[in-house]
Amino acid sequence: MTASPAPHPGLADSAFLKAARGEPVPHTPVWYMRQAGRSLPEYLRVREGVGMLESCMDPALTVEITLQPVRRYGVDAAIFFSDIVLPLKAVGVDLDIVPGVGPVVAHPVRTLADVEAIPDLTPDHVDFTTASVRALVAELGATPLIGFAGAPFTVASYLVEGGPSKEHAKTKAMMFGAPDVWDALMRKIGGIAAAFLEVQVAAGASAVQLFDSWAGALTPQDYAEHVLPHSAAVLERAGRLGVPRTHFGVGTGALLPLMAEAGADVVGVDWRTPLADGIRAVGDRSVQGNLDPTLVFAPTEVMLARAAEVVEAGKAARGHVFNLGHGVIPSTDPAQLERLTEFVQQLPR
Ligand code: 1CP
Repeated sequence: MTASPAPHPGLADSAFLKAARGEPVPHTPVWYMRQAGRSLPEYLRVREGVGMLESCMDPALTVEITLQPVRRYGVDAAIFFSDIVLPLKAVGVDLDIVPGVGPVVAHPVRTLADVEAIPDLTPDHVDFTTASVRALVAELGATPLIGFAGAPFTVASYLVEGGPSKEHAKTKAMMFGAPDVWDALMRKIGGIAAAFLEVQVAAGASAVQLFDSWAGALTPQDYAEHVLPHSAAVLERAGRLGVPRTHFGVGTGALLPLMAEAGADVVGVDWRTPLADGIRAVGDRSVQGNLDPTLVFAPTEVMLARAAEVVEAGKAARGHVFNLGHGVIPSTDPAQLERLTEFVQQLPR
């Protein structure tokens, strides 16, 4: 295998990496969670007849899909096209991403034996990821690539429920009722997540994001007791890689101080929390967010006025990365994100 490329010299000037580290920036950096995907006609075209997981394991397709939003929007960072359940698939868990549903697991995890049957992840499980990241970094030049993984709680929810869930009832039943199984499962998933982040950074990713999308389902007490130590272990391993770490969840207004404490350099704030409150909650960290993703359906001038408010509020933070408060909604008009990106990037700092 060829060596990973040396970092592009222009990365040192990246507004995204500077904001993540709390350094002065030339403009507020912008990228969008789920910026690749169904809102882009060029994505729908290349995905025709190809399954979601299949496309994540095909370096040529992964590279093309990751680059699509960078070309179209001129965003300040690319996010690696993959999924939070991909590493589980790679180690052999029987699962699929079903169109219109999401991740579906054939044999949900119930017992310690189920947990122990899941192999740990080694780099050879995800050779296609290494190949994709290396090729991407070469194409992206001075634009940083964000690697990512799902956090233990959110990934555990899919494994225990067997698919998407609103209440996470079976997951919490295990957390409250079978703490030994829960701990083993969280440790197992955390190890896989950390190893997957290590692979991406070794291949050239210059930042990582840990997605704990469904952590907002937990009380601060339960998050602190049953989840935080496991996410902190992943972030601690990622910290040894020397790249900025972003920690994101949805509906996490009450959890933001704990999510910061877990070891993030940047804390993602969803749109339900005013950014100024989020900044106070995370202390001396950078923040990412947090325009309501439905504002793209408002008249352009309304969307831009609200974006300007977010940028203004972000000035109180150590560093601010502009983003939506959650992923791009599939029916989003890409022309609105084009206008939004250009607008935020030209606002005075
Ligand atoms: O065929 C398709 O297009 C399926 C839609 C899709 C896509 C485009 C899925 C299924 N995953 C992805 C890619 C993906 N997933 C990315 C890369 C794209 C980008 O950001 O530009 C990322 C970062 C993810 C991460 C992910 N997957 C999260 C965390 C982020 C979030 O949005 O909260 C979660 C919760 C998942 C699970 C998942 N995968 C897919 C769906 C539809 C879901 C959610 C299902 C549910 O509601 O539980």
